[in-house]
Amino acid sequence: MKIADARVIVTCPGRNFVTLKLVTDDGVTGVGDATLVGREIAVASYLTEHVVPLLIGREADRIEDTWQYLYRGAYWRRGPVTMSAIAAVDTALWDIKGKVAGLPVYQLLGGRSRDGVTVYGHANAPTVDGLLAEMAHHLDLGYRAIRVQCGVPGLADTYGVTQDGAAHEPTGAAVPAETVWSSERYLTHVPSVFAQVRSEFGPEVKLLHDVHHRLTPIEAARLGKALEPYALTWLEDPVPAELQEGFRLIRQHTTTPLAVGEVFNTVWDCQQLITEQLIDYVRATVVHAGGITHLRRIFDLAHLYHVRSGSHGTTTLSPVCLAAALHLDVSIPNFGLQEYLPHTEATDAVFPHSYRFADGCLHPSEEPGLGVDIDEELAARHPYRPASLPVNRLEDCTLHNW
Ligand code: KDG
Ligand code: MG
Repeated sequence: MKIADARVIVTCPGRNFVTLKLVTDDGVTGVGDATLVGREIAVASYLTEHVVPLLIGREADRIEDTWQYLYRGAYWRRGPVTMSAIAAVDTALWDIKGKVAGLPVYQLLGGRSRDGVTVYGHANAPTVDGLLAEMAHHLDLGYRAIRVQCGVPGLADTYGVTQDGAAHEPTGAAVPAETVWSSERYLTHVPSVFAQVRSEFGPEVKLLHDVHHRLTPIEAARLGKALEPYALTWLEDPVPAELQEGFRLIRQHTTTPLAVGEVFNTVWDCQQLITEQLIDYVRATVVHAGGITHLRRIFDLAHLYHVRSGSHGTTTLSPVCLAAALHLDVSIPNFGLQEYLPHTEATDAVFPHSYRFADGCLHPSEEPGLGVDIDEELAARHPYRPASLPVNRLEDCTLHNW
């Protein structure tokens, strides 16, 4: 069974998604997500120009060999563009293998380790009162784990916060919007937010918070310490992680669990964080970390060091990525949590799928393969629109991390 066709599909049903569809000479199809938000066309052209010509005629059942061929064979390794492209190929090949075997992909990964995949949703609001209402709403919907983000007095915009509580995934014009940040204002405000959330909703609900790479290690250590009374499940991306040993300093000062990794592309990006037990959750996901094959390698390393998975799962990733992530989530021994923001109806229509949400959990498809597809005709009716993530400046205009 050889790969006979490979199509790169860019579509924008509200936001941009890049999808690879492989077709075998027997007519079996497989899909993979290749979306890198704000840099979609870079991955699409890497696939079209450099990967697709290598795929035609290759054996579709050789997943590991194809992964190594694309990774080692390029000479230039790693990076989000390369790894998202490899991820798309890998995911599509797992989809094909599942369809050929007549089994959902999680069965090929060893079968279920749990009944469902516990997910966390996002509660956010500019004010604490609004946030408490959003928390109540999410609990009503059945979520048992909730990411909490609140406006900061004195800042017009804060990461993760919208006026109406909608999911915060801002991609606006081609030229990025600019936001203004103050770590001092933020650090003063956040502990009081969690005090009010815990006092209103009690100890059971799992609470998470995303710092979005904005602090220094010593600032993050101070925040982690201040949040200890509120028993967070995790504090996410407290600092940028290029300097992996930066987490050592945070770790020395606080027992608040740490999560990191949504921007990681390979196991080498988190090798030190994992082997030195500097983190508790690794947030890499299928599309940006080389597909099911490589992400499983990351999670296997993490398992040896008491680190659990906590995959990124916002609406910037397509339903193809989420479908694939669920097959891994349900099968690995060291699953922690899965992020979940429901896609819009327009996106769901382009990507028909059969995973489902119930009682705070997502359940992977039972169909052979991944249980997700792309409606190519509908996708063609939503042409690509250039859009960027914001950039962020300090109050004195210095460029900071968004
Ligand atoms: O596109 C980038 C977003 O998906 C990212 O900012 C979301 O940090 C994020 C999260 O934890 O969901
Ligand atoms: Mg995050």
